[in-house]
Amino acid sequence: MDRPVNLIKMGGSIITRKNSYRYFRSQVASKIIKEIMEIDGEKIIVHGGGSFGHIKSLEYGIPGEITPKRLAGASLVHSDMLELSSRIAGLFASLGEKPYIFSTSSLFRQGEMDYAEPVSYLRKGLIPLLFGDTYISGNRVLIYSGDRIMLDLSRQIKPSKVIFFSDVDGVFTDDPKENPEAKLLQRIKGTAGINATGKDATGGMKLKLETMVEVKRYSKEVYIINGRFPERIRETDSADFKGTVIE
Ligand code: IP8
Repeated sequence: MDRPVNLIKMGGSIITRKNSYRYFRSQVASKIIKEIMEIDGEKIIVHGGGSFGHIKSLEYGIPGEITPKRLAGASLVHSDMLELSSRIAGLFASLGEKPYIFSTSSLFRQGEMDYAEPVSYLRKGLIPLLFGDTYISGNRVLIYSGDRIMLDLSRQIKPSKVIFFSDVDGVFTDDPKENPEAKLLQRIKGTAGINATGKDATGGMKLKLETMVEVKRYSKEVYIINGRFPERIRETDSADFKGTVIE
C-alpha cells in the first residue's frame, strides 16, 4: 500500500519577519521542519514568500502588465524566493533529509502548472519543495501563490493530511493582531462569519482562507497551526487542541 502523503505549507509570515526585507527566521523554520519529519509518510512542502516575496512584489507593482520595471521585479523576487528555498532546503539537509527544490515558474507550461515532476520525485523518496513564485503569462507579470500550489497539489495527489503553518494560532473571528476580542475557531466549515482582512501581493487573508477551505474537498484532514508551536500537530485529536480544523 502507498504510504500516506502529507502536504505542508510553511507560511511566509512565520518563516520570515514580514516587514524586514529577506529576514529568515531560521530557528522557527528549523523547529517546524523537525516536527514535520516526525509525521508518518511522505512529505511535499510548499512555502510562501513573506519578506522575500511580498515586499518587492508590491514595490515593483506586481501583478500587472509587462513593463521593464515589472520584469526587473519578477527577476529579483524569483531570485529572492530561490534564496529562501535554498535556506529551507539547507535545514532539511542538515537533518539528513533529501529536499529537492522545484522552481514553480518553470512548471508553468502551456498556460498551466504541470506537477508531474515534483510528484514523481516524491514517489522516489525525495521531499519536493515548491514555493510561491513570480511568472510571466501572455503580456502579464504574475504571482503564483503558495496557497494556489497547495490547492493544485491537493486536487492532484489527494493528500491524507494537509497542514498550514501560520503566524497565528489558527483561524479567528477577526484579525487577532488588530482585534484583541477575536476568538480562535477550533473548527470551521466555510468562511461565513469570519472577518478576514490583511492584504499582501497575492490577495490577502480572505483568499487564503477560501483556498484552505477548498483544499478540504481533496483531503481528509486539514489543519491550520501556529508555526511557533508546531508540536501542536500531535494534539489534533485532543479536546484541548490549539489550532483550527477545517471540516
Ligand atoms: O506567500 C507568494 O506566495 P504566498 C510569493 O504563498 C511571492 O502568497 C512571490 C510573493
